[in-house]
Amino acid sequence: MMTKDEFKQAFLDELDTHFSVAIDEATDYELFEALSAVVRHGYSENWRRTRTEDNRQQTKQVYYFSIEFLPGTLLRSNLLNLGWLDQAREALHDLKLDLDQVALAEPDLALGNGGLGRLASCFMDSLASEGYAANGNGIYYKYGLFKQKFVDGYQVEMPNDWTKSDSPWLVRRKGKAALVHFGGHYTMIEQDGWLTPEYEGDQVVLAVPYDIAVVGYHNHVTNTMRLWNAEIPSEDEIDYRTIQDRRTIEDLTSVLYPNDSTYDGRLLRLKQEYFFVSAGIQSILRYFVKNNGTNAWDQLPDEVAIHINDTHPAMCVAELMRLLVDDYRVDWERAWQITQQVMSYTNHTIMAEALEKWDVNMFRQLLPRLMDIITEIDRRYAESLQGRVDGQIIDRTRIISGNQVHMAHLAIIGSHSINGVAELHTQLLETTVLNDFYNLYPDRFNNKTNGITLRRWLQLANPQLSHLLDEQLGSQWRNDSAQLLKLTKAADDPKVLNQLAKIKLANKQKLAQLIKQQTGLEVDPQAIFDVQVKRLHAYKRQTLKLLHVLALYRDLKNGIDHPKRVVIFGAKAAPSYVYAKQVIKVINEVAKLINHDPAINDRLKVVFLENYGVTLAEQIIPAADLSEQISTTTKEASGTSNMKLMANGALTIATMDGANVEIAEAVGDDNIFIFGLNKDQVNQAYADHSYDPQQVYNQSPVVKSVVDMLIDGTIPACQAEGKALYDSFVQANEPFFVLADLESYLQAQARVETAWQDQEAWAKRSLINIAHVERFDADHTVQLYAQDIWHLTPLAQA
Ligand code: T68
Repeated sequence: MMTKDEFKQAFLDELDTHFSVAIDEATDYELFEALSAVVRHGYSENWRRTRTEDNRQQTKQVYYFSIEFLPGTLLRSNLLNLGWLDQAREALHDLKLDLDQVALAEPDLALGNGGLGRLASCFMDSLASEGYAANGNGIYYKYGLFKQKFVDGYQVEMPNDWTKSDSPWLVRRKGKAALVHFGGHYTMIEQDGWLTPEYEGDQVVLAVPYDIAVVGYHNHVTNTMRLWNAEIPSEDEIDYRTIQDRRTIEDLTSVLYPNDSTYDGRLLRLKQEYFFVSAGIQSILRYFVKNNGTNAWDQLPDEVAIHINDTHPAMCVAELMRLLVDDYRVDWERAWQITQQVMSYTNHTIMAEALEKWDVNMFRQLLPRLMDIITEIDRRYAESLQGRVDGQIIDRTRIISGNQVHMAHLAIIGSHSINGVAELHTQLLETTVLNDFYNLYPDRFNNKTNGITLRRWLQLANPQLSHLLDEQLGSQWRNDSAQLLKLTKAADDPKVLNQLAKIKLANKQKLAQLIKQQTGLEVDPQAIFDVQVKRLHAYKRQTLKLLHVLALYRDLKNGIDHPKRVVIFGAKAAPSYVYAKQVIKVINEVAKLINHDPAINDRLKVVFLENYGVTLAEQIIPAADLSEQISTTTKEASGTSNMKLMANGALTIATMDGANVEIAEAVGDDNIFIFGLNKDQVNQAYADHSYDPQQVYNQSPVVKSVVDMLIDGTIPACQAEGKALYDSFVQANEPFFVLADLESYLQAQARVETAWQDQEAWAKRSLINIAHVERFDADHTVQLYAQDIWHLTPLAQA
């Protein structure tokens, strides 16, 4: 424990040692660095001890392989988890500093695109907090996810050169580096009766780990997230004399691919995947051999679980086989048994465009030995099923077919567990895209509905709500989210409801200030704050929200009144995703039109905040009244912003997609606004091509009048983009059912307006949502992974 005064002294000492400055001379970043130094002292012993304890107790550890992590900022979450947040706040206050202000100097660690990377980071926090020995394994990208700016309403991407400011959280561990080989040729030669590959002409890259401590909540456990950086091996410096040569290596981990939910078949991406997989597995085996020698491979599954987060690290299967067979001379059958017991895989999408497939020739050129290993896995797989199942099933499920390597098939065939991320998603995997595999291996399939860390999304982002919860429930909910359910007892207590409404209003006032600062726009905190924050994607249907905005605008112009509303968007589009960028442009032009139309008189405002990321999410989400979760049913695997918004008391308007289904089940029909086609209707329409958007457009005057606004000159300065959106909605077989769901969506929004009229009833619904978010606590989710998939027991806690 640390007292306020001790904290103050430690902080002043660090400021002096590092920068020799007094407080009033220090820059914000220097203040942040001094604070982070205090925090590092706070966890360094635990960090060392956790590592050595894992070792001594021979506790089984999980290695979570993910090509993306999105931790956001770490200063305040580390303080919270160390149990020092209040002391730090008070100590700084005494020094006339505001902790939240100083914390803003820390840049987001944005090494991910969206939900998948953020989930990985929530899991890292929860795993440490639940006391599991867990390790993240990812890539040290020099450039994180681009920074978004709007110029003339268009998205412009700026580089995110985060390594420039030397993050205080990273520890470079050159001594733990590994060598990764690419290209060249190999021949098998016999050595002591064992066939071993001899390589020639390959390129060798040095993988150097940068470690980040992952501090558990009040439990002395500190795990590691390891990010690998590509460097030139010093003994090869001589071979890399030209700038071009050096670049080929440094480029490897230079940029994060900015696509979300699509697959990018470029060679550099394949290189990145193998790079962090190979370095990670080598380091796991090195540690295992150090502790157990080279004869105890059957124990590997008792000590190590490797998790494949989406298909990007699917090569873990083949790389572990390669190392066991080639380097450690384990028999193929035994190595395969070990591999399957060690590996598990999470699928995050059913969308065909996201399923990774690599061209065999490209693969072979880059990774000749691995390609042969995969070919052998594939051959044995087919052989094992021959004569037992229909040949067509074998053909459809093989790893190599059509001259492509199917990464999901590799992950599934090599793992003992395959899970989806929400009940509906898992069910769709089992009955559609992975149905053949499900029939072959029903026992391997299971569901693990996503969760979020309530520490970041309540305690850090919404301290006032957290205090209200303390008052009502005692502080136990901070350790045990099941306590939140007890909040329902206060559902009819007008005092509590009133407090809840006041907290929401205060959060909305704060956000209104930020909006004013960033956009110059004044918004009324009394209005409905209607929020859609997530990546921009056709299936997420920011377009449907846009059409609702147009409908409101048309009504207001025609003298039909609606409650005041502020519509808030936050979304990045992949730089090469033309349609998504057109949507951004149109939303920005619509915003400009409405926000400056005196006839609207502030009844409706549209705000598109730039550069949505973890930090902005922490500012927007606590202020939301309405959470937009309006994806085409079947397309959103789970969603996690839906959970964060729910935790902060927003009511959800949603299709029955992803985890929305479970949110609806948890809160009950009265506390959520559901609309749109259900999964059977959507699947039916895909199957029989029965959806005819032209017909909907022609037959529904409501739909027509709103959609026409995109092309009738109502919205200036985006004719081409407006037309592109219009065309997308009416095209034959339009895959996202925008017009099909529009009327039903508008009706649901009318129900929202009616509900909004009774503010006390709204607050009650809000309270019920908060109470039931316990179901989506990542602490609980990781416990299920640990029990059912990884078979971990928590470290004995100090
Ligand atoms: C998301 N996937 C799902 N992908 O869309 C979302 N993809 O429903 C789910 O809640 C979340 O995963 C967590 O399970 C993604 O975020 C990506 O970001 C991505 C990145 C690279 C390549 C493909």
